[in-house]
Amino acid sequence: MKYDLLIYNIGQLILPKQTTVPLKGEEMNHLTIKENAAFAVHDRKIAWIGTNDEANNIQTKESLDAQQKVVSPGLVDPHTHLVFGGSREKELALKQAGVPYLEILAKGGGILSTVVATRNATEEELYEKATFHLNRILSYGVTTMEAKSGYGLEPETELKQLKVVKKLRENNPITIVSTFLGPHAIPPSFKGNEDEFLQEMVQLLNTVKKENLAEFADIFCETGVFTTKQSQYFLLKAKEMGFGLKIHADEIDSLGGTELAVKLGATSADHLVAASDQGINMLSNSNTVAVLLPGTTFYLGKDTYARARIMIDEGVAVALATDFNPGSCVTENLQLIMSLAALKLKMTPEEIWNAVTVNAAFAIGKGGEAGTLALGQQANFVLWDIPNYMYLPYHFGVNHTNSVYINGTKVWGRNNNV
Ligand code: IZC
Ligand code: ZN
Repeated sequence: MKYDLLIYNIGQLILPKQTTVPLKGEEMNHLTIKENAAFAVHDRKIAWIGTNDEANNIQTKESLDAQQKVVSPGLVDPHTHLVFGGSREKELALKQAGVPYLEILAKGGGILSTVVATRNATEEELYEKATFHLNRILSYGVTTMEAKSGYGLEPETELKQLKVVKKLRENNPITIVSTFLGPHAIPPSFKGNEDEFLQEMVQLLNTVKKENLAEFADIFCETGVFTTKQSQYFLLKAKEMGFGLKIHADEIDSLGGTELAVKLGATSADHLVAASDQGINMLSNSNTVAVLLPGTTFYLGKDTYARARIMIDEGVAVALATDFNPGSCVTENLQLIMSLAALKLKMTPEEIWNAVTVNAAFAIGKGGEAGTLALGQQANFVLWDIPNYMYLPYHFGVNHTNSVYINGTKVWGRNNNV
């Protein structure tokens, strides 16, 4: 047969394991690296994988010499707040003065300042801005990602954000999973009436479901935001309606959000900097993916990072994400997060690659579809300007992407001959 595209002369082909459940514990340290490899794409899918020698016998319409580069599946970023109005650079001085994140929020800044800017922006403005950030995310090698609402805190603006995500999905090659995060903060008008606000958000979930605007529901379970009890109420309602569950859990204080996530069968529990021993133990006995966000810990200037080593050693499935948002982690660069995972979370290169591919896909319900390169899967892959797979976390803060392919088509590339 004649394939559409052959990629040959690959120095290292990174092949995370094809699995039906996320990789846990010791399994995360295994990664198949095929040297001098080649693969072929047909009809937008991976149609053949072999050695460079075997590639000589392959009939193809087009071919691409990878020039001994590293090739991996497209990366997956499973936690972003992609759609928002405005920015919060003025709060940097407050942070420098040592004002804590939750205090800025309690004073009406932080998330609430982005809420004002997002309410004031038109759908078109939000779309333009999100497109800019999306293209940058793509340039870092991400072909599948998640995007949350949560800067409306009232029906009109929450729906506006979700509609922007829908439009982004329709107009961009990148796969976007949509999450409703209505309970992201308590709007000032509901101060003291948090339960009433949650009821309103549950109502809104019905609309979101009817209009098919999100696959997941999420809540910020944190001191001064929502309690574990309120989080349980909201997530249970979401579960009844058929949403997958996510939770911002134990980011700053240890409230038991991690335990709640496992109890409710959440797809992921995110942050987990202050997750308890019991929470970690429960995670290890579940398929709930721990989505760690070391960029946020770094950006908030904290010394204590999520206990990734203990989690992995105890058998937890760990994924990594940017948490891209205008307040607590202002970066689209998932490669930077991979470096922080090495330097701050003490994860191995193999664990890190698995955490931004196969496990990140499971964290957003895309396990078996994204994050791996297997026969029959969408041909989403990245050519990297690095000498070997271990090099990426080591050389930090820059973009190592050479080119990004989605469905076998180049969607981003440097201006060179590859
Ligand atoms: O805008 O600060 N933590 N939500 C929970 C965020 C950070 C996003 C933000
Ligand atoms: Zn978040």
